[in-house]
Amino acid sequence: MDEHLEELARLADTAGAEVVGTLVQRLASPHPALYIGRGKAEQLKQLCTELSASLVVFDEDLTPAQGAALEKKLGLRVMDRTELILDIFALRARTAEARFQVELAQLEYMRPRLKRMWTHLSRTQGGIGTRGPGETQLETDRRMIDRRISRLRRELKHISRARGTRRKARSSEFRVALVGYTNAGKSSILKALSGSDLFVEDRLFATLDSATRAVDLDDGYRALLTDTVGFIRKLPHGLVASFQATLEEIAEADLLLHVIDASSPSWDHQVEAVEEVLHEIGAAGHPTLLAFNKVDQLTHGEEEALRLRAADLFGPHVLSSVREQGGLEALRSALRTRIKAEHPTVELEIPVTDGSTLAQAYREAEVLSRTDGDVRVRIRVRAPQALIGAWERQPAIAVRQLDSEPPISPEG
Ligand SMILES: Nc1nc2c(ncn2[C@@H]2O[C@H](COP(=O)(O)OP(=O)(O)OP(=O)(O)O)[C@@H](O)[C@H]2O)c(=O)[nH]1
Ligand SMILES: [Mg+2]
Repeated sequence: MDEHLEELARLADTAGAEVVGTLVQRLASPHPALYIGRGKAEQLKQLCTELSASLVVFDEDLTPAQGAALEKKLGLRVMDRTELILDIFALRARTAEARFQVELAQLEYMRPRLKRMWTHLSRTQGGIGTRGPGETQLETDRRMIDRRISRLRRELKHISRARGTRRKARSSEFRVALVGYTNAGKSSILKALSGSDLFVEDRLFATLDSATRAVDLDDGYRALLTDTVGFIRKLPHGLVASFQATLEEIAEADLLLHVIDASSPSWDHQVEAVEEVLHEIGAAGHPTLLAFNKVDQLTHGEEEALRLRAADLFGPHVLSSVREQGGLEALRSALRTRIKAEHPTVELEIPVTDGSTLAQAYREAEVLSRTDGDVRVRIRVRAPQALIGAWERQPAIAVRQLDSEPPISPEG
């Protein structure tokens, strides 16, 4: 079975369906009416009867008309990949926000397909005239859906605003967003690094709600890591857009930690799919660290080959494993290096009269120590580069670098 169908089978399994058979047709381009050819559709119908299948899932997206035509032809419920993924998300959504987001995406998927669903309804009700009352009903249904969609959008905006306020309070910390293909091990890594409890499961889309945990990286370095919803090949468009929390976390992160399941034979395609989604949501080019995870599943030779290949083809990266003793040390160390580079520790001397800079240091940076003199206050702070740059431009403030190498002066 090819890798795409294998993934579709895992999705179906996650949604609670049992896969009884598969059928493949290679097409240069889809047929407009049924997506697959007429002969193939006939063959599919026979196969479904033989296997007593009650549901047909297409790996490709069907137009509303194709979906309707296929259901009619097969006499069975037909789903496409998008609908299946939406179904899983609906099953897994826990928080109010996730539920609203999924419902929104589902309604948007359903709206252009209403006719098809209505046709079913009218047929089961004994073939009431499909035109007159049907059309009226359709209009009413659409209006209801539109009202619900606006309502959900409003609710979500509200939740997102509240979250923005909460996040401001933590703005001085180094923020890392874990991103990656579903099942790569994002939650497992965060769980191991933070020592806190998170839901981990060997199924697709275990995580739908973003969760943030403080992680102690030793040597006094700390970061806030946020787990986000997993990506997948051809993630439904509306769904990505509706995961506002994930998008915000990614946009505001100092660093994206892209977790890759290095034990998957198709990890390179998964990397491409993740990069595509990141591009779609405007996060391409964000500072990124790659973590090739699950290396405990590789043989020594495979691990070496991966190292060579990654060094050749990828930017900053580490190998990781949550199953091996010390398997996350390279990751912790790489994160510390990043923090050091982007949130260096500096010493500031501020005139005692400059209360606003002092207040800013407490608000937007992390004050590590403080000595109060008569004329000047001396503090050690770990702060974002941009803030340090702004302080350096103020003549009354003295800034001294502590972390980085002292600049080489021509005098030696
Ligand atoms: N062997 C091995 N298994 C791992 C490792 N990391 C995670 N896993 C397993 O991989 C599966 C998925 O892990 P999760 O942490 O839920 O993956 P995720 O990226 O959060 O997945 P979603 O939330 O679905 O996007 C679980 O069965 C984990 O136990 C690892 O380093 N080695
Ligand atoms: Mg997860």
